[in-house]
Amino acid sequence: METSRRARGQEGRFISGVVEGFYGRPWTMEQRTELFKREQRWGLNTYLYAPKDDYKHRMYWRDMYSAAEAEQLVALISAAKQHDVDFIYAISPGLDITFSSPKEVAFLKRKLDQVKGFGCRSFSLLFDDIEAEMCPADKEAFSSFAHAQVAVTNEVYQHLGEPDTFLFCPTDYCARFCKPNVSQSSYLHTVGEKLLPGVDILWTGPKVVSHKISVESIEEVSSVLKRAPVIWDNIHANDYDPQRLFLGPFKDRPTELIPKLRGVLTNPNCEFYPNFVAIHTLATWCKATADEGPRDVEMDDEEQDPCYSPHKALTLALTDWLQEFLSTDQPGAHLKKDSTDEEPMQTDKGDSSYVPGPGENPLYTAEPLTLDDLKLLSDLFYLPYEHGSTARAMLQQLDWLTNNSRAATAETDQTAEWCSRAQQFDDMCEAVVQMFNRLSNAPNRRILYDLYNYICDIKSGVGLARAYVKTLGGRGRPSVQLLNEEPEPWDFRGGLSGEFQRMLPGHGNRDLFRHPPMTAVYCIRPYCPEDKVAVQMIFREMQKAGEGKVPLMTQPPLICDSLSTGDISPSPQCALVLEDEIGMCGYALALTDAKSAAAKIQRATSDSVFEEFPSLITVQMLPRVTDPSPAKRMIGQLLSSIRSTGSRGAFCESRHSDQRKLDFYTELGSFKPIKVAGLPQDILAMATSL
Ligand code: GDL
Repeated sequence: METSRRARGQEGRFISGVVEGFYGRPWTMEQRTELFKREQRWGLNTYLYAPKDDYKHRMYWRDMYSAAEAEQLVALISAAKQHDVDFIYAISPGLDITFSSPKEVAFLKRKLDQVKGFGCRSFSLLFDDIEAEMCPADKEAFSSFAHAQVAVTNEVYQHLGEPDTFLFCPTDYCARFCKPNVSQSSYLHTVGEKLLPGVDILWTGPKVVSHKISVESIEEVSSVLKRAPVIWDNIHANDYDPQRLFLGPFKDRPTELIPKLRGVLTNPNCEFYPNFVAIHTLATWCKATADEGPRDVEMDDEEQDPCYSPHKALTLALTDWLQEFLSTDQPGAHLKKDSTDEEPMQTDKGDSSYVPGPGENPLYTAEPLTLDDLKLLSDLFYLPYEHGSTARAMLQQLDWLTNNSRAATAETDQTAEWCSRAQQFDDMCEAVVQMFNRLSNAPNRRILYDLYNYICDIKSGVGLARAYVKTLGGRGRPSVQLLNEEPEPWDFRGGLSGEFQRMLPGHGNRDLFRHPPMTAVYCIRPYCPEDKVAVQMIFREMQKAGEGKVPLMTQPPLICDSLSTGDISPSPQCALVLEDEIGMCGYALALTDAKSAAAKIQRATSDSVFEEFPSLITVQMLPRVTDPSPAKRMIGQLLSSIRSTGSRGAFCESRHSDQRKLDFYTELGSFKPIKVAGLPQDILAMATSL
């Protein structure tokens, strides 16, 4: 088989480096030149030019480069050569090419000839992310899409004189896309059999963004493709989510893969400067040799790779990166500036000679950034399927704190363990804030500007969680940031896309609670009159379950009971029921005129309570609903309906003995115990301002 012939060291060197293959703003010429320097320094040898949103690479692939563009490309190709980096020019004609048209193929050749004239010697044809349906003319000429692509690719490859490096990206470029699977994919079989042996094939692994790439999976695809693939690795790509950035190490690709592959090219974050870690750790991986050093504490035993430790590779990368952060030296500053690459007004550190007098403000001084700061940064923005260890610790702590929080009344304070964990969580949040401060003062502004949106975002997220934990601990204003009367735009993050997400199951409305994935599917729908009996049944069942030594019949009723029994109807838009596959399993009801309900059960309550909290809310879930998110979602919706009626606040009641309910309202964070004169002894009232 071709696989072994083409493997590392036998024909050509192992292809290693970077593919600029993401959607969005392409890198500048200056950044690319900086990339070549880094690649050379770290021992990587290839750069694949494939920026999806570069007009003449994809959308207008037929268009020739202008004289000005040609000048830039000539300079870039020569810079790559100077740094011993193989510049591969890729073109993506798949959006609209007619494969069977000789004129179209001529356009393709003409364009690639032009780039060859710029000094480029390595080429690539990409057919990723295109419609797999052929036009009628192509259907007539070719027996399949694979045949069409292979015919054009072979012709172009030969036209260019069979370059040493020529890459082909199939439309089915990962196992997930192969129908019915890799070994039975007729598309891949055709590509493997018909593509000339000198053409190498790009492959992203089991998925577009592959969590792990196993040796077996590469053996399987290599046998179908009849050659060892070049991995186009999307592990650090972030073009699919504007809130994510990947600063974790190259990981979960065993080094045993190296002899089985033709190469690895990483398609990293859209932002150029934060790719330091992605590229540095890939370089470490490519150089992997058996290492007798201590084993990696971060990995499970079965995942230990004797030749490569992601943890150590990360530390090496971050140590080097720290130097770059601390240097004011703007890389490549002598090169011609790209018009999009704006210079900050001031790149040197202020050299003010002002000396504050007695009693005046001392000058602002910032501590220098540390390696620990960068480790924390990387932990917060780690990898697509994994948070870094500190991020995991923060999530676990928050999860524990929310699940183990008690009603924070004067009588029932949080436990000592809770308080100590809350303090630990607070310290971790503070470390994020300090890291943010030191980063914002780092001398190298270019890296900072690429990171800025992300670090601001995480700082806000952490701030929100921190305030929430304070609220649970009985400190801080009740959920000031969670349910604010006059929310600022940053209180509801994510824009319209976030809005859509929150409306779908599994994404709680401003849900700060992390829970194991839901195993049941729930439906929340508006209450209708026919639901009255089912609601009563749930109410009675829960009453029975909650009945302690004293029968409930002999105890004073809760005001909200009359809503559950149907004696009082909920206000319009203020009643929801929850269903699972068995049937109705919960409800949430609200009344905007609680005073009348209190009067009905002859509860003497001072008017001031109803002035501040005119609305009443109740929620009930059967014990089989173990996931608290649907109830939280229902409460969120009810509060927003109540708020839209102009109501100033809402309260709920619970019995002291009903710990489940107390915990639930407490965890919401928005409800706080209130003192109500004349409230029967075993009843607790909690309220929230709207
Ligand atoms: C893809 C695209 C790539 C994009 C990446 C991540 C390949 C071969 N093509 O499918 O351009 O950056 O996903 O979104 O990976």
